[in-house]
Amino acid sequence: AQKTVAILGATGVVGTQMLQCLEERDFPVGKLVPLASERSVGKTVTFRGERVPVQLACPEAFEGVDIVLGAAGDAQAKELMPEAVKRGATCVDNSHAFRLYDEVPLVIPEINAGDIAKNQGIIANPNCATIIGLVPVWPLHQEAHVTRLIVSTYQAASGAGMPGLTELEREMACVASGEPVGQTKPFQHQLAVNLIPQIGGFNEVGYTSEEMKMQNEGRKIMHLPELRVNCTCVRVPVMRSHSESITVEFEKPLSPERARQILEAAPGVKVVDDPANSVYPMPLDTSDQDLVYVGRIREDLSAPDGVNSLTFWCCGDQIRKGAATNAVQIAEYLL
Ligand code: 11C
Repeated sequence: AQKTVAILGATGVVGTQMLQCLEERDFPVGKLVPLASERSVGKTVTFRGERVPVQLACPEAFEGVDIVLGAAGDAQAKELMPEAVKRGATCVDNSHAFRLYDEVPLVIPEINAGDIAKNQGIIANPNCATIIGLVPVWPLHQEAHVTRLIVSTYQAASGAGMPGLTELEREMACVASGEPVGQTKPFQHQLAVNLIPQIGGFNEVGYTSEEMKMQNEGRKIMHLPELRVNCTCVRVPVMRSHSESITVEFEKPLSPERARQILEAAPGVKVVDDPANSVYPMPLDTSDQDLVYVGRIREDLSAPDGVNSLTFWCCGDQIRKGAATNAVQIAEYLL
């Protein structure tokens, strides 16, 4: 049956990608309701070749809506998602607002699609870096049981939305022409020809909110409340696609060869691993497609005796699989 689908935050980077994913995946959208804040009202979005006017995101806008895809910030999601649920909609929310609520499933379909059925109106989409990292970790966990993750992320500017994307473009133009970069918002520092080891705010023990998401969301998604995670998140001057270096400790032995075999058969993953020919995942190659590319699969030479540990590198488009595609995949289960 055809569904009335609202997109909250329809004009942003993730909202725009959600429209494209709905179209590409032939989602049965009978009516599209693009919603955004006041300053976007009057704009249009393009869906299946037609221009659809953007409406104001307010509680009444959800009357008659079956499915909401949320691509707005925490505050707007907190205010409006319960209003949508009250009016009978089921929401797939990409914000951080509800992710750790007990009654809200937090879902990467390749891992825990079974949790979707437990929803009480809201299903949360995990953080992009969590999705890109866990898609390849999960099939390895099935075989050898993960106990610990050590992760460093290399996150694209567009993880900070349209403002991040346009700021990096602007800074690169300044650097190329030798002009001073000036203000750097939404980043704390100049990103062009630089790296920024801060995404989000710091907690009392020196980890950022983005780093803690890998632990807290990872534990919930994988149903591993004891999982140990040490994560460092870094913003890099890349337009699109997050990359991650991941060391995984397992309960059971797992060879790099067997890990490669498992990953070759895993859903959502493409193994790109021929280092002798300089073939490995890179963000330019993974952008604007839905798979997480995995390569550099190798033994962890530093593992103490008796610890089973592997290291790999992965890249994935954080706007697609890290946000929009994952949300639309969840919505497909609601059909
Ligand atoms: C970034 N991952 O790259 C962040 C953006 O919890 O959904 C998404 C934050 C979130 O800046």
